Amino acid sequence: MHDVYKPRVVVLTGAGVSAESGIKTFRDNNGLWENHRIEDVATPEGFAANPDLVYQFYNDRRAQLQAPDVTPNQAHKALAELESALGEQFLLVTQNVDDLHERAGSERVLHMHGKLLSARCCNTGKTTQWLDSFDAHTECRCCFPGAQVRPDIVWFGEVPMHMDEIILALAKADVFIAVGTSGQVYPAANFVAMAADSGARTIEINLEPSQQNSLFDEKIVGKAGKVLPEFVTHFIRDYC
Ligand code: BV8
Repeated sequence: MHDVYKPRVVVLTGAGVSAESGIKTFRDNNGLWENHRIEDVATPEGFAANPDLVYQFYNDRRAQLQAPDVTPNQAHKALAELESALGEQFLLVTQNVDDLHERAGSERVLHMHGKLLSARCCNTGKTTQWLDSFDAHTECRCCFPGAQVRPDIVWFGEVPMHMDEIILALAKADVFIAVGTSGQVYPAANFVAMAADSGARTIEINLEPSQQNSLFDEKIVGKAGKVLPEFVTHFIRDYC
């Protein structure tokens, strides 16, 4: 078998990829933000003003994520299959803070907005896996005496994680695929323009046109759990 040149693929996922697993998106009519104003639960100012509310907001979501009926859906599994076909040519950047990509088998995953199932020491910045609830009185496991811990989440106004690695991958990408994101939150919303500037072919897979829809070369409308498996099967057949 001659050595097939496999394309470099960067995938960006948003809340829509976890919707069919029962995780609320941010902007559907009963989304998380509906119950709380962004500034109250997803900003450093909100955390400073009312830490108990913010700890509880993330404790509730952390518990929901570990409920037995919340499992990876066909979209998560299709992306894990695409990774196994492309190997090191593949990178998955997610805005989501759930662990459903990993539970579906994805390994090359960057959580640019943090992770729900870990806590961050307010003193050292070290993060550790944390499956239970925690609050203002919980002590970190890296300092003595223990310091306060906070959700390992990038709030609005904070710098997203892994940006250097993401920018480098976008500059080298042959294909950029956005799945289940409204394209309303920056800098993730800029990734399609950055990928296009480096000559990548850009594809949007979404339930409805996103705010960045006009920037994509190709648009596939539908539920990710339904359209992504078919897309991945054809992509692997044609390019791997
Ligand atoms: C930063 C953690 C500087 C929290 C999150 C004015 C103009 C422009 C920008 C700004 C501005 N004022 C402030 C900013 C910057 C700000 C921003 O973008 N604000 C927005 C509101 C305008 N951004 C920041 O502050 C970021 N930091 O900019 O720092 C910097 C920049 C670059 C380099 C260095 C420094 C930090 C933002 C991170 C905020 N934290 N998450 C938490 O999760 O609790 S963002 C939050 O929104 C989630 O991570 C979520 O993923 C993300 C984006 O939402 P989506 O994932 O797109 O979800 P959404 O519900 O919106 O859409 C779902 C889509 O799926 C829909 O289109 C729907 O149709 C579709 N869908 C639904 N079901 C399905 C489906 N598709 C397919 N199948 C389905 N079944």
